[in-house]
Amino acid sequence: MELSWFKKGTIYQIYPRSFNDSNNDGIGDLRGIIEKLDYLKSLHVDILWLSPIFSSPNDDNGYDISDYCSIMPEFGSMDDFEELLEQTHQRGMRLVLDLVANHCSDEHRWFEEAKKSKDNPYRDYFHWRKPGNDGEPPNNWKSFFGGSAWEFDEASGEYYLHLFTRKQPDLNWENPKVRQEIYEAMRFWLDKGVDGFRMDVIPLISKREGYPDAPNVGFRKVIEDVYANGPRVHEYLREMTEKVISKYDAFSLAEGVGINHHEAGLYVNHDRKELNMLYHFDILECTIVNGKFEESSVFDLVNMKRIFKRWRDAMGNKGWIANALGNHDFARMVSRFGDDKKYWKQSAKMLFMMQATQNGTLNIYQGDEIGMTNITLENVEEVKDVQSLNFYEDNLKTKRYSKEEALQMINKEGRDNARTPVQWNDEINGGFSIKAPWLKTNPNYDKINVERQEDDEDSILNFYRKLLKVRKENDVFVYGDFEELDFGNPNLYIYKKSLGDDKIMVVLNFDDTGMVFNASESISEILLNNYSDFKIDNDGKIDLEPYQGVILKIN
Ligand code: TEU
Ligand code: CA
Repeated sequence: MELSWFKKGTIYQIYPRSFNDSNNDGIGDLRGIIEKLDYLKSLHVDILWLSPIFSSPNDDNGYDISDYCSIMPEFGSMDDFEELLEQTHQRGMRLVLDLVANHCSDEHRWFEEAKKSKDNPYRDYFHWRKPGNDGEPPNNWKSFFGGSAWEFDEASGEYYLHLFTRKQPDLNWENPKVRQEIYEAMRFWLDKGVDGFRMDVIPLISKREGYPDAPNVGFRKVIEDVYANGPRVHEYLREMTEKVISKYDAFSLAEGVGINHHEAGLYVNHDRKELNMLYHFDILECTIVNGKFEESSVFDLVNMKRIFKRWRDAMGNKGWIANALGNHDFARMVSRFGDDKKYWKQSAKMLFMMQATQNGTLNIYQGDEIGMTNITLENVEEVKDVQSLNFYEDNLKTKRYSKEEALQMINKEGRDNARTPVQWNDEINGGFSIKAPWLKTNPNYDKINVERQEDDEDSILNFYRKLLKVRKENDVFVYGDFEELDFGNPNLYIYKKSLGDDKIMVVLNFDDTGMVFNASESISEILLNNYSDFKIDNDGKIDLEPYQGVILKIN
């Protein structure tokens, strides 16, 4: 197994809008990130991934790009960016940008041109179709954010495709000019010295020929079978890697939407020369049945173990993945998988122990290192995310749920949960900004904040640091062979990992009561423990506290 920097490195995702506001206009910015680089370095993370920082009308907070080679003015200038890049490198960290290449903004020059006439040279940069019967959309495809994926253009009498909002028209990758434009933009940033890209919804770039109707099988399956993994996706990715990525010491992380463990190898197996790694949605969506809000299931630990296992088995030594328990698209990990009340501190640490000992690159999201939690938005005016707002508006029409119910669902799963400003201290707006931020700060910032945790030996923050340091010194965390114990246990997650002579055992209690486990291994050292005590008797019987986790060195 090849030990490259991006396999061992820890990725820290920054959502710039919510990270730190340097000029007090209520919006996070690049200088705000520069101010916090020493903090980031102190966490022992290696790779900073910035969610989009390019010019954008912000219909979807930067995931709708109107100019791939300029900086969003709210975030700062190109000089600010260059300083950020240089200062990141000076500290021995890498910087990765978010490449949103499946679609752009309807305010991008390409789309403005394309709309002008059917024979405009940019027309073919997008997907245009004649109306179906009775002027209906050309097929039954649904947008990820509700409603039809087609928008009618009065002027030309045709529809264009948008798998996300109507302000995010899908680019037509069949057109070689589109591919060249994207590669040019990538080179622009790579030439400046950026270290690679996280690739937004990259499995969607190749559309199925003839745009066939989707079968009635549930949205997740439709994504897999109809939107993602199209006939030419691998050809495009090999071309992109060959022509661009491989010319630099750069890496690629795919957002693996619609990629299941059977399909994954085609994208990330080393011999495919496509992408370095992907993060899949099986863990992130393990309590979400078919898209956000409506059909959720309760958290099931055995199911989670099964998911981790099937991906491990699928990858083997052939491919590579990254592991995330949360990002800017999901509710907060401690609120979803742990207990954000009584056992907040313990469960946040325990979840991180699990995440950091899975095979693959560790991918953490801003604020999780201090255990930031979901927010309760009091009324719909406080909701900012387009996905949640579309769901709410749609529900006003269908009246499937009352307004209160709809808001409750948004509060449970909505993306704003992850996008509230980072809580730096207990001053106004959590120290993020003096001005009211674009999305309100979680009122619990007086208790949950970086400053308070800096001074506390026992804090989640200092536990993250300790763990990341230990992980760096022990390759077995990253590359070890896995052996599960008591797989069917619904409360305990127990496994051993070994790499050469190094062996660890991980014991995690997902329950809010005490649990017992009998260990037959001989323990040589307690590497990490989220409680001060470790209770084991002479027969190897371990008494675990609620949400206790231990990582042991064994012989
Ligand atoms: O997300 C793609 C994606 O599949 C999301 O729509 C995801 O399913 C949803 O947020 C979960 O509820 C990427 C970006 O990460 C997301 O922020 C963008 O909105 C989207 O692409 C469009 O660019
Ligand atoms: Ca600002």
